[in-house]
Amino acid sequence: MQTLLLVDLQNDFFPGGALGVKEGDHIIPLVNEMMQYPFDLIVATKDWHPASHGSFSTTHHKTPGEHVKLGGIDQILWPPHCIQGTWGAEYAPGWDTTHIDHVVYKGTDPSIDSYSAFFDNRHYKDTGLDAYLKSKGAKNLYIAGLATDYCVRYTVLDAIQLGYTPYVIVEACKAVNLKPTDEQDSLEQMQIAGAHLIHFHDLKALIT
Ligand code: VGL
Ligand code: ZN
Repeated sequence: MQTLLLVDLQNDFFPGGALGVKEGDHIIPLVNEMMQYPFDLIVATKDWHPASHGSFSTTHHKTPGEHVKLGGIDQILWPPHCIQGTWGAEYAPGWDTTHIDHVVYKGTDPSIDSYSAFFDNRHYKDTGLDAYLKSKGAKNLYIAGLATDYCVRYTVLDAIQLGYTPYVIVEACKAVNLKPTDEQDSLEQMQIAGAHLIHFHDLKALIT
């Protein structure tokens, strides 16, 4: 049972988007190729915020990068991004989404952010992804997408806690890198927690 989990491949996270990740577009050909591999299940996430989400700098009349307390925990403020129903929240052009089995929406509660595809940042509410994956018998999760240091990282860490075995396809993830070391630190943290870091060119052999 092999599951591909694709994180936040949305216009706003690509170059030119509201929260554009450098070289984010480079991963699209890799993702299109891996979607041709014989995965049993393909799940995609969408960051899906209401217009005045608490993670947006504009909601607090502040500048992106400043911090506030949101739901009692630290929140870094982002430019408004992935607003429900807007172009920025749409899947990136050039990505063949026809084989996606299930979409997970996260960050919908204006009072708390949700980097992980499983839980909000306080771990109060879950998105339903765990129940969905367990109902399908998923165990190995092959993970790619944006951004390595936020949504990929926290999705992977929660996946380990929930008993999955995550494989992070390193070339198919790109980081925001507010600090230049964030990508490397995130990959190390995921690996120490129990994730497997794999290379794109080794993926096909693992799942065929
Ligand atoms: C993300 C920051 C804010 C992500 C989402 O997808 O990594 N990062 N919202
Ligand atoms: Zn977001």
